[in-house]
Amino acid sequence: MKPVKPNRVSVDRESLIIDVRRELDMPSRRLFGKRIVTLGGLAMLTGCSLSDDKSVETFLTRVSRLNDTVQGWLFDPNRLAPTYTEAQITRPFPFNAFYGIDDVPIVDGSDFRLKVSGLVRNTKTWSLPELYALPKAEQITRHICVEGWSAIGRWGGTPFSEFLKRVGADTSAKYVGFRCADDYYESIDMPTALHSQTLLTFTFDGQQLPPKYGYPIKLRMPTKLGYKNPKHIMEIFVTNKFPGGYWVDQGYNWFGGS
Ligand SMILES: Nc1nc2c(c(=O)[nH]1)N[C@H]1C(S)=C(S)[C@@H](COP(=O)(O)O)O[C@H]1N2
Ligand SMILES: [Mo]
Repeated sequence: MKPVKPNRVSVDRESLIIDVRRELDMPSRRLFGKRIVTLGGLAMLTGCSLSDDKSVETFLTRVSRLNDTVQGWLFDPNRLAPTYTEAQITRPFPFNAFYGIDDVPIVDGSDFRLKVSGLVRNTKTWSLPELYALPKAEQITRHICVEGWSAIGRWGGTPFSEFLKRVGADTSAKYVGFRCADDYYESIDMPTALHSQTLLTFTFDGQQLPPKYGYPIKLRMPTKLGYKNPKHIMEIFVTNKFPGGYWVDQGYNWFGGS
């Protein structure tokens, strides 16, 4: 880990440690549900003995890759995530949520108003045309899901820092939180919110963001894992009180001891 500078960076580090814990918790949650899994239980569920070198290795490589990602990207909010070419876009791009695709929320864009609250100067709501009129930015980046897949996609919108500026956000605050149409919620540290690759997005692959990818708004951060990128954003708030997130608040552990 890099030496920690005072103030902002140490706050960020605190949030990132929460991310790492989350990252380690996620696979257990998805693979094993609410069960507390021991090494023995894990061997049973994966259908192979953990004395089988190959299965252990595959398993551990995945964990350590996850850790590399964390160290390489997540611990440095100023570093740029890699970008890709149009030809590298993953088609079809995967859908993922805490529910199946048939339950994707359908948000009516015509009377949609994005709410803004907390430590901001201006709490006026935003219609979609108002958001679409903000300065444009686009990225082709890799989305990494802790469930073991990654995919390259192209998102368009506006730099989130630009939006925060327009609402008069207190950028010395610690967190930005998000409430979504599907009961998902998430929060990020301010340095990541201000990162140049953090975009408030309204399009996917040049088209209006389809419902499955988060219509009307998705926050896209290539410096963060998939679950940190909220879709269907209804409200954005700035706060110093740790807002948590849908997954981080479930509190499941990976190994429950043997
Ligand atoms: N509102 C909302 N946002 C969400 C989720 C969700 O269930 N609801 N799932 C997260 C996870 S775990 C992933 S991997 C990505 C999936 O985004 P995609 O459907 O565009 O691939 O959305 C993230 N944001
Ligand atoms: Mo994910």
